[in-house]
Amino acid sequence: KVKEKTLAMIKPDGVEGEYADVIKKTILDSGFEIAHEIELQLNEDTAKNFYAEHSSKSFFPSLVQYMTSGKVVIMVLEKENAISDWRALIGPTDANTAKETHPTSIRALCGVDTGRNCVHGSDSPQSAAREISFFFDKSTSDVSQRHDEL
Ligand code: YYY
Ligand code: MG
Repeated sequence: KVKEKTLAMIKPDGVEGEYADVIKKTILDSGFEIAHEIELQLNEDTAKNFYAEHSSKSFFPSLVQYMTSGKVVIMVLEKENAISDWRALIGPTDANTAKETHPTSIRALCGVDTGRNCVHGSDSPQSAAREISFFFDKSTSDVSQRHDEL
């Protein structure tokens, strides 16, 4: 069985609320390996570029403001079926929905609403490939961050 990689991010309120350790424990307990991990402060250009697919949406300015409001923890998670399994583990985009329908999900644990939902996960193999190479250098296998360029 082939392992798959996905990009996970603990957003600023998750880091600020000190949820990083419990989220990482949940990740490991769910059978993922954390292949790479970096903590960094996104600047405005990086946040805009990362979420470029949403640039025309009305929530885009508040999304960028939120994503730059504090440090984030970015991880490459690895396991069989990592992309859809991580999406399932984080739960629905709206943390209020998550609390109602997916009470054991990570967004139910630490999210506040649709905007402040405390974690990110790639939604497809294409976005996982884009998002991993957005933050990590593919040419080396060690923790080779690109964040000095960001
Ligand atoms: O992939 P996911 O994070 O679950 O949701 P997306 O629809 O891709 O939106 C990305 C991001 O944008 C979401 O995590 C919060 C924010 N957002 C928002 O602030 N308001 C919305 N109505 C929808 C999304
Ligand atoms: Mg998305």
